[in-house]
Amino acid sequence: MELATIKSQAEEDTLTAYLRTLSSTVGYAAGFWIGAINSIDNTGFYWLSTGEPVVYNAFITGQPDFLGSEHCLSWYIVTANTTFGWNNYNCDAELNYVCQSLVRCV
Ligand SMILES: [Ca+2]
Repeated sequence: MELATIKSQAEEDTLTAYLRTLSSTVGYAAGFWIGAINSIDNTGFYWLSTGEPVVYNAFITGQPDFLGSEHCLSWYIVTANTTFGWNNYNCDAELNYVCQSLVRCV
């Protein structure tokens, strides 16, 4: 199990629809970790699962802002019906998380 990778608007829309159904105790005003970190020189984000650069993104206005040690990617939520989007955030913060389900064919 690993943190989620979101590579398209369709994936973003599906996950957003699900997260909007959760109660406010699950993560509003805090957010969820998703699986990317930024480079040391703050020039780009990379998916942890593959090392690929993050191409599609859904950063909210003003993000990423690279304040202090905000090197990890979170899905920021204000309320169920308002702002949803990505934010770079302090990797030490305790947030909920979204995992990627891995389907393997044999
Ligand atoms: Ca930020």
